[in-house]
Amino acid sequence: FTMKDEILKRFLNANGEPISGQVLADELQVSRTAIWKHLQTLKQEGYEFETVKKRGYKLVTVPDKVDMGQLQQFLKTTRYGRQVHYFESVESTQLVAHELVREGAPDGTVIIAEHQTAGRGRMMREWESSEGKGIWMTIIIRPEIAPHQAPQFTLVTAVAVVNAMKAMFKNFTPEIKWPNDILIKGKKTTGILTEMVAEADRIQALLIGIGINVNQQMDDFPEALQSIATSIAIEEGEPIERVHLVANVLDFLEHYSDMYVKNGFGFIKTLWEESSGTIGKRVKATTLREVVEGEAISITENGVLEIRQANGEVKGIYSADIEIL
Ligand code: BTX
Repeated sequence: FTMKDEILKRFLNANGEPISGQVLADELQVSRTAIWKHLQTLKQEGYEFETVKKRGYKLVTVPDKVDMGQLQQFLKTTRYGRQVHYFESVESTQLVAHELVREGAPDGTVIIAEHQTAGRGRMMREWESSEGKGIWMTIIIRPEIAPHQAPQFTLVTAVAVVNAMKAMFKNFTPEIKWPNDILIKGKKTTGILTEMVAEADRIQALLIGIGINVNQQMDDFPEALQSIATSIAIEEGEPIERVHLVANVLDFLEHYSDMYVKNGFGFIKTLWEESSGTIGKRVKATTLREVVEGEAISITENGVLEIRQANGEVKGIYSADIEIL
């Protein structure tokens, strides 16, 4: 915590009541000038204060930013999100994460940006990351697992995001589409991109990219996406404070990752199936080599999607684009 964060925390906790500059100075054991300077910095970040005669300052406006001071207060994690690299704008948080992995960034390091100029999806597809409207973040984690287990982490992440959403929002039910999308009423609200830095038998780091559409209205999306994308605000019917959702996602993710490393994939599979919008549906899977059509019947312990084709044959799909028919 910096002094500035500490001051902010007190204003946030005051719920709009004024706080005296003198009291703050005394409690934090700094001069009133120091307090004033920190308030100036907060103003530059978009916080607005009002002076209340004889009673001090009152916080009246909180900027629409994923605020790091607030994040630290909301988090219940021990590692995830405890080191955050925050940017107004980057090409892609994945690229920053790769650099930080090389520099030895610790488990749970988060990179978060208000805007990405070259956000990406799988297979170098573009990921639309409009300014200030979504959660564009990458979490660097360093679990003790073998490289072949990495794809399971995409499913661990999907379960964490979907359950964080269910804990917070009541007006819609998010569903996971295998392997890496979260849909609301069939439209994409979240994409997950898992990348890995590994040696032959050991993972150095997983870079889990999560893109969540939060406060877009339909016309914020480019036309090409309007029929396939949606945001939480559209579905919930009100604007969302992004920092709460970031904190919740990180809480769930740390909890599930630790359980996964300790107890294996079994319980993740159960949670995944509970929120799946894929199992039991007729699907068409396009892999690099072929197109498989049939009923999605289950995921295996390895996170492989099993499809029963018309001739009864069951095929395991490791990686593909899925269309729900
Ligand atoms: P994906 O390859 O499954 O999905 C990409 C496809 O989704 C695009 O081709 C497009 O059709 C559609 N799409 C693009 N942008 C959006 C959007 N905002 N909402 C809905 N649909 C969209 C999914 O890849 C993985 C995305 C990960 C994004 C995160 S953001 C933080 C991190 N940094 C980064 O560059 N990527 C990850």
